[in-house]
Amino acid sequence: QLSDQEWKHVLDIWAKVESKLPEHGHEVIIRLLQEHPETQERFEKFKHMKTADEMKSSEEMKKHGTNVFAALGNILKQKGNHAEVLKPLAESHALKHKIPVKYLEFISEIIVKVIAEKYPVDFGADSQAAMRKALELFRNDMASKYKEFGY
Ligand code: 89R
Repeated sequence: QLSDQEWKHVLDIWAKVESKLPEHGHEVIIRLLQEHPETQERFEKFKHMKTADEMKSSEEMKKHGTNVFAALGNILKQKGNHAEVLKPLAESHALKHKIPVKYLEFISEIIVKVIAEKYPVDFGADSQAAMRKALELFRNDMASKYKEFGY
């Protein structure tokens, strides 16, 4: 679990992310698919795309990035009491999309990297460490839900 101070770091930086949520979500998805091509195969709607430019100009990918970041923001704002909001996400990602926890590790690293690039001044070492911890808590709780769903 995170301390009050750590949650404050997480939510303060997330408030900045939210000022450009669709753009940042879009960028994280593109980097995930570029850096880990096996993740692209999981998307019926994106697996035909060949270049980063094609991904950048895709409004549908931007919309998906927005949805992913909106869901993540909603989870972070629960400050760890996220069982209720996590459940449907864990269910769809375990049983429908079949997304291994390893992929959640990939996206966590990219999220931290992208925020650090966009907000170098506001996302210092303490904030980065707090965000890593929050994302680790998210992954751990996804992993235990996955188990409950038999994935
Ligand atoms: C794949 C991580 C994550 C990862 C998919 C991945 C898309 C929120 C991967 C469609 C796929 C495939 C879909 C279906 C999908 O379905 O629950 O429309 N995700 C859908 O054909 C994450 C994370 C979050 C998150 C959502 C939401 C939806 C969705 C919301 C729509 C509703 C639903 C963690 C940051 C594999 C490439 C919050 C990753 F690799 F990163 F782990 N999703 N997704 N996802 Fe996914």
